[in-house]
Amino acid sequence: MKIKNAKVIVSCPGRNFVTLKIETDAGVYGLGDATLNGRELAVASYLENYCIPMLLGKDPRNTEDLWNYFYRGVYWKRGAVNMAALSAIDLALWDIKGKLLGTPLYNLLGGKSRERVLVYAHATGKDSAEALDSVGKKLDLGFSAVRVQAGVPNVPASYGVARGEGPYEPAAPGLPHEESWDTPRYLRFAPKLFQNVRDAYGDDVLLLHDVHHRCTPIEAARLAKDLEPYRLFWLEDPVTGELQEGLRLLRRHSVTPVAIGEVFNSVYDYTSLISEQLIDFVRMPLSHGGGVTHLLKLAAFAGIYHVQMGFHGATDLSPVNLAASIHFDLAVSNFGIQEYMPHPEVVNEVFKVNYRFERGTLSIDDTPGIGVDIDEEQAARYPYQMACLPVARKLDGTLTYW
Ligand code: GCO
Ligand code: MG
Repeated sequence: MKIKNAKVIVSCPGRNFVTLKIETDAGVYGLGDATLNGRELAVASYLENYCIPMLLGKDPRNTEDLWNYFYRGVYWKRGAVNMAALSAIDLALWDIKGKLLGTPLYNLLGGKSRERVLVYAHATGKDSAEALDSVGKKLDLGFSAVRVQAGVPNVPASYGVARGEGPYEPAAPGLPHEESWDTPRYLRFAPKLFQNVRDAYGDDVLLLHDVHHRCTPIEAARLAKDLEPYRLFWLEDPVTGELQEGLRLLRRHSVTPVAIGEVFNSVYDYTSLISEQLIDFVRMPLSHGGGVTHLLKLAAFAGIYHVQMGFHGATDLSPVNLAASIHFDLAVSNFGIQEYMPHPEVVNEVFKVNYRFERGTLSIDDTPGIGVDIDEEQAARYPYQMACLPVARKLDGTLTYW
């Protein structure tokens, strides 16, 4: 069996998605998500100019060998663009494998460890009162786990706050826009926010919060300690992922569980964090972290240290990635939680999805492979539009981590 053709489909139904379609001479094709928010065309070009010519003629069933071909076989390994492309290849090949064997992906990963996948919603508001209101709305929709973000007083355009009426979507058309940041104000505000949420909604709701790489290690330690009374399910990216030693300092001061790694792309980003037990949840998604082949190994390694999986699932990860994540989450024993930001309705014109939200959980049907399809005619109706993530400046103008 051979790969006879592959193509990259770039489409913008409300936001940009890059989808890899690999076709075989057995009449079966597979889809992979290659979307890298704000750098979409870099991955598309890498796939088109380098990876696709190397894939043609190869046996699509050899997922392990092909993974290594595009990892060990690439001298310039790792990196977001390289690994997003490899992830898409790997996902498409596992999709093909499932279709060839006539079985859903989760069966190839060990079958079901659970029937449904616990997900968390995003609650957001421009201030504490609006955020509280938003938490209530998510609970009314049936969610039992909610990430809470709110505008920090006197910090215009903070992270995680929706610009208009709709859900939070940080990328905006054109070149990067600028947001502002002030850690001292944030550190004073965040514990009060969670005190208000607990007072309003009680102890049962699972609460999460994303620091989005904004704190220094000692600031992160202060925050994690101050949030302890509110028993967060997790505190995400308290320090920037590139400074892994920062987590040691945080751990010395707090037992608030930590999730990290939505910007990681290799098991080597995680080795010390996991083996030193500095984190509790892995965030690296299938579509950026090397696909099913790589994440299966990382999940097994994490499981040994009682670290759980908590995949990134923002709207910039396509329905192909979300569906693959649900299969993975159903199968691995050390699953923790899945992020779920429903895509706007227009996305379903392009992607035909096979998952369903019900009572705070997602389930998926038994369509072979990943089970998501793409309508290429519809995709062509939504051409690429350049959009970028913001950059952030401190109140004195210094550029900081967004
Ligand atoms: C999250 C994330 C997102 C990212 C976005 C970047 O936890 O969902 O932090 O909000 O910022 O996915 O592309
Ligand atoms: Mg995050």
